[in-house]
Amino acid sequence: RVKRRSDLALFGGSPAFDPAIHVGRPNIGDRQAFDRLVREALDRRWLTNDGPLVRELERRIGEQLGVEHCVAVCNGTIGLEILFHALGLAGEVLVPSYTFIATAHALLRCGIKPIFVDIDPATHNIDPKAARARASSRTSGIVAVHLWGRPVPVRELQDLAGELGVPLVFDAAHAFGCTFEGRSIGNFGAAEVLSFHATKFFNTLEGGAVVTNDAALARELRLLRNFGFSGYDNTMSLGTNGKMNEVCAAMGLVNLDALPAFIGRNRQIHQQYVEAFAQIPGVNVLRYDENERNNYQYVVVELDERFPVGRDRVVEALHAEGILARKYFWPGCHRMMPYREIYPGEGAHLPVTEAVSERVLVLPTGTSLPDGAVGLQADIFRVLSE
Ligand code: T4K
Repeated sequence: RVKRRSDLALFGGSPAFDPAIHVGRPNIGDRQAFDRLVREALDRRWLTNDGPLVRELERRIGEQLGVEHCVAVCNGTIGLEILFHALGLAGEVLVPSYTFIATAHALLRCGIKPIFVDIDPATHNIDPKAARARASSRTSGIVAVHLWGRPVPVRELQDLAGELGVPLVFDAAHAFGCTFEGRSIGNFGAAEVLSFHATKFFNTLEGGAVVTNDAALARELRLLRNFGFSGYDNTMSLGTNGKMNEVCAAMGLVNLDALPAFIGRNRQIHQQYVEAFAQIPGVNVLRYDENERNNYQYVVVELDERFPVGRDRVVEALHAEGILARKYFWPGCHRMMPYREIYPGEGAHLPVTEAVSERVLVLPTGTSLPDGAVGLQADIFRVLSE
């Protein structure tokens, strides 16, 4: 137990967690089933390039989300890049700055200027009014991010995209298994991009998918993830190597079977955090809309002025305890390289992003979190606040 300041590792106590607990510790399904699938793939000697396990995973994800086309890729970042390329985005694209850097990098790597849009302080998601204010005749698309798996205001953004006559796409890296108005994320806009990175609620080691109900777009994405090849010796477009391999697909198939268990555990832990932290003034655990389906993968804590210790000092104290909390997505893409150098002055448009990113921290969850971990963390916050 941590009861007084001298118990804190920062002040000489022993760390509360040894080994340390991590944000983004992978959820892993049935290992024997995984071993079997990998053995079979090795026996088949078909390891990548649209193999049978990848096809099966695509079919099952499409079915799960109720989306017609699922194009599996080697990671979410490449998924974003091939989608931007397929849609012919160019010039400027509206995108939040408060996101993982991959969202912005994928744009810039396609030669597109990200126009950073501020967020709603209550949800941390892109603010449609701010998006409207930053739109111009150079805007060729809108990339919205369902941050923390919580859906963005889809309707308002659809209206804006319609008025501008540009495609709306979603970085749904956090939102596998989540819904908007009861419908699975994956069904909105021109397409949505999922990440299946190890740290995601559902993982394929590394991986991702672009999901869409547009058959022509799906066809183009399939070409683009395989160098543009159509049959042997013939390329149709400027593709890349975005293919998912069979071992990753095996992990995906096994983890799909375990999704209800993953969600159940995440939900239970999230609820424990909400309850345990409710009594500590200034520590606010972001809530999920219980009318939607959520994956509860991010335990996001926002510190307000009632908490007497600054966010960075809190993170330092937590790391000393073996709680490897993260400051996602500080400081905002616009304050990271190369954006702060090539687009200086963006901060003037992004006061909410800058403020929120200074007070958020993300805590560990997932199937590997030891029992009692939440209560112990609450004790640490309580002692820190005294
Ligand atoms: N869009 C958004 C909104 C995203 O959040 C992401 C990825 C993308 C696009 C791009 O999708 P991908 O191309 O990655 O598929 C991590 C992940 O690498 C990244 O996928 C994720 N977002 C981001 C939010 O988190 P880092 O730089 O924080 O990773 P790292 O190495 O610090 O690991 C995070 C934590 O996970 C650590 O506490 C350690 C733990 N961990 C990690 C791995 C890989 C494990 O416990 N086991 C593991 O195997 O980016």
